[in-house]
Amino acid sequence: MNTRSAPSVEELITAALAGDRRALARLITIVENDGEQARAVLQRLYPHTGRAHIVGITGAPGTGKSTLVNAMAREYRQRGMTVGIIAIDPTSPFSGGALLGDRVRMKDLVGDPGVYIRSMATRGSLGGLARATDDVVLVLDAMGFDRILIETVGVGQAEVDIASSAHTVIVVEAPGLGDDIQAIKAGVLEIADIFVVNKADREGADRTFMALQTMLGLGPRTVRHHGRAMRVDMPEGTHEGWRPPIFKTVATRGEGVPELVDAVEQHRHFLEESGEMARRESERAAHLLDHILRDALMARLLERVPEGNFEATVERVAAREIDPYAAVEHLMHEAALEAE
Ligand SMILES: Nc1nc2c(ncn2[C@@H]2O[C@H](COP(=O)(O)OP(=O)(O)OP(=O)(O)O)[C@@H](O)[C@H]2O)c(=O)[nH]1
Ligand SMILES: [Mg+2]
Repeated sequence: MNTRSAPSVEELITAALAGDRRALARLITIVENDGEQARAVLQRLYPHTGRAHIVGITGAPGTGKSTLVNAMAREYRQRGMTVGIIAIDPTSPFSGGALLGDRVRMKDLVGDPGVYIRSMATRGSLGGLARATDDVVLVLDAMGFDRILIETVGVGQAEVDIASSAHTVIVVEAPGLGDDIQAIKAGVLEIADIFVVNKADREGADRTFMALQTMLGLGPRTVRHHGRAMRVDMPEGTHEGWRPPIFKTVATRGEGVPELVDAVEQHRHFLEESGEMARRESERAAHLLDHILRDALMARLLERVPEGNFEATVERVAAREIDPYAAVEHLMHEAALEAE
């Protein structure tokens, strides 16, 4: 990086805090690219984090997550709150062109100084993306955004990772993804604090809604109507007293969105009153530390192992000359991280 013409981290932070969007974008790019400067930014900002409420929105491709995020952001803006949005594109074959699409769907938020939207794509591993996401969340949190909405496509590990990054997890379903809610997997059910059946204007929404109720062990009798939005309480609380409600929304028209935002706020209060927030914050801290420590240890190891030895060891494992456990012992020994 050209350090002569580039503004310092301190200058960037000052400018970003004053509302300079280009400075904020540069800070986020620094953080995404990792490295020494990233560490400087995050160390400087960490003491100012911990105020934002972080909401993860996950679900199968095309269920309307971006549209819903857009509608939720508008609702929050009406309530006088600022919103940071992170849209994660795992570059899966399902979501080709999602970044462009997200921009189109969120265009009515562009130009609003109370909203910041950042799209992120996987370059390396999903693990790398998860860490980069947490780091970008820290930047937006430190910048004072009241609510941070993270959209992840529910494919693979990303959807489960979101549970350790967010305070409140919304799982989005939609009709027409097959007869059943096949898109919902066991791991996803467990991480949901709130369920949404989006595209409630579509044929089959009721069926999806009822399939979800059945899956959650609910009878249809407990359905209560709130205009077009329907809310259902779980009979016995999971998550130590919180009953994940199910909402119907039409994200394209904003229907059911105020009720959904109310539920997020209720969940936030629940987390705070019950002590669950402190537990989740510890979990988030453990998660952050775990990612950073792994990366640091790996970097240190690679620094210490003679050039080319790591790759050579990989080839020996592939050729079955040695097993991966012996390979790790060998590498640790070479890096003087462990006696052989
Ligand atoms: N009929 C109807 N269409 C909707 C609704 N919400 C979103 N859509 C449409 O569904 C399509 C997909 O919406 P997105 O918001 O891009 O969905 P997504 O879940 O973000 O998609 P990926 O990020 O690619 O997984 C778009 O054409 C939306 O206009 C809704 O409530 N009703
Ligand atoms: Mg999307």
